[in-house]
Amino acid sequence: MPPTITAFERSPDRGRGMARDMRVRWALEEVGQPYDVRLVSFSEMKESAHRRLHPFGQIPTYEDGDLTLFESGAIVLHIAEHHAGLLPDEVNARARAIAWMFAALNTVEPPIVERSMAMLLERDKSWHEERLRFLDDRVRVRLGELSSRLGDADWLDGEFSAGDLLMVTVLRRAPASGGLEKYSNLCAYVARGEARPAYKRAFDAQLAVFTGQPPTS
Ligand code: GTB
Repeated sequence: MPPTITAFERSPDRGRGMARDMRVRWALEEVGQPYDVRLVSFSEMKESAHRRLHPFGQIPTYEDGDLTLFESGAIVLHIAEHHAGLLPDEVNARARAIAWMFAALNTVEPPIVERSMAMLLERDKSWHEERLRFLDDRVRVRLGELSSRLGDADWLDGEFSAGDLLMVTVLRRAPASGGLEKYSNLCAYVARGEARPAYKRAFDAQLAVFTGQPPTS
């Protein structure tokens, strides 16, 4: 039986691949592991059957035999540890790739998500503009630091790894205008990730959920 992941029955991003099942789909595609998808509605996510899989009532989850996982980063790490292709074999290089996975989720993603939540939920507040300037600044600082480290390399540390996979998915949610667009190497980095055949297969599969049409690739 292939593993089963969960994803939005109807993603608010209308198939733009912003929800966190995208990174799990991409990891599975990179390693060539077929998978099933169970689509869940917002109300189903909060029911006890789903909460047994995910304590916070969210997607994605991952079920494989006796193992149930939640947290997209933990799922991607599990996939990377059990298949070749997403983590280097050499011990120190492997540890560095895992450090980039944590950096993507713990250091780069929080300001980006905080800014998008502010745009979604706080636009009507009197202090919105001021807070947005503050959040934009935090995003800019992080992107600037990441851009300096990446330089003109293709990937963050040698070969493409699970660290790059997570970082690209995180950067796709960065604000374009005034954010990511200022850093041409980060834009090219994201484009390199999106050009990978495994990314395209994952993207098409999640888009097909929204359009109701089968994936083209
Ligand atoms: N830390 C967890 C992980 O990495 O797995 C976070 C999981 C999470 O935030 N899941 C979201 C969810 O289930 C979907 S991805 N939300 C429903 C809920 O909490 O009730 C977040 C997301 C949602 C929508 C967009 N979008 O429309 O652009 C982007 C990202």
